[in-house]
Amino acid sequence: MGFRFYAHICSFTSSSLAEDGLVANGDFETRPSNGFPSDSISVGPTEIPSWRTKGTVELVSAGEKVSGGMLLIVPRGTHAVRLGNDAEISKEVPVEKGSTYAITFSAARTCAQLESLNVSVPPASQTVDLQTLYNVQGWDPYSISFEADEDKARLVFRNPGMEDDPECGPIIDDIAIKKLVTPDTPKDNAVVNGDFEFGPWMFQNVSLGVLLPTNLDEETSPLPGWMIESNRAVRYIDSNHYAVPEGKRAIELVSGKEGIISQMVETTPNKLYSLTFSLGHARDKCKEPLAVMAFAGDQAQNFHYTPDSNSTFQVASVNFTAKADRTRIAFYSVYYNTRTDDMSSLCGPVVDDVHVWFSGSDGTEVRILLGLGLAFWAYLLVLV
Ligand SMILES: [Ca+2]
Repeated sequence: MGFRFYAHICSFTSSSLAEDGLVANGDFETRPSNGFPSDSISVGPTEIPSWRTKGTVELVSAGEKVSGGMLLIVPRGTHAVRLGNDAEISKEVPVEKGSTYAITFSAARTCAQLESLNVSVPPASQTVDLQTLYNVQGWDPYSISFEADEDKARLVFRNPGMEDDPECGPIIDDIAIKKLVTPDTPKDNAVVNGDFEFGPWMFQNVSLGVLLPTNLDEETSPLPGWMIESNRAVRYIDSNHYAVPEGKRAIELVSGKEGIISQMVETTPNKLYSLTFSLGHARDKCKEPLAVMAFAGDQAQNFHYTPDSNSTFQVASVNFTAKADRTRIAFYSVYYNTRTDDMSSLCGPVVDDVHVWFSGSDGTEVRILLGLGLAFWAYLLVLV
């Protein structure tokens, strides 16, 4: 009896927190009480169930066209929202104070203008640039993260733009949340989350991966342990839709030299280390050659992926001597690659399974050997 009561309390507590996955009406498919605007029976302002709106926020439907004749893109399902100039949608989500969360959302731009989307969980705020079209479908899932200061967070999506054409403005859809866990660093690897298995929410049936835009804060990253220290995004991919070297997740470097992932790993000065990683092809029709530039401390080396019918990846390594108690490791794609089928969707080499550990001998041993060698020659000289 007591146990059942306890279990009941537990389930009550957990259900009051945001669960991983779609937030309430995060896909905008819940029917407003006065119907969807496309039903043409609705009157009055658009109501969006479970969301608060400010400014011109429209519920749009798949197949709808704007006055210029351009077809509106609805990322998934039948409905999405479009944010007009300075318009926003927001909602409160129950969270755990002190924990880090990743927000995944899909966004599409409507006009070929500079469009961006500001996503904030006050006081944290990030503007995601929608200028670059990463794939030919015209929309992409993105992820940003925040640390919860309180036990509830207000999620705000705002169009910071002031376009002349009121029909321009980003379309958003599929908003999900996930509480992030930073994995422990394994004993034989100084890299945190080196296998990329810990990251933002991904929808099982979405084949576009999740774009991770610039993030310079290693403490609050949608990809625990890693920073995206470039203007352009990298793509977080899953084994359901891509070839992944190890486990279920990996990173595809889709932005050439403008998409850099990095991590500061703990090292012991003067010790000799080896950085090893898997370099692969995502099997997404990406046009070769594929190559990465790998950085470890003061070493930089580029590696070309060699196509192999038996495997989608190969292992590469860089040796380096640590100069400090933290060493930067980083990767970017040497080329700007696109898919062979549409010639415009961005793609690139896959990186996974990143390890940094002591290599066979270290600087101290080398110096001892050198010292012994000198002593030997000195001894010979004395003898002569
Ligand atoms: Ca992996």
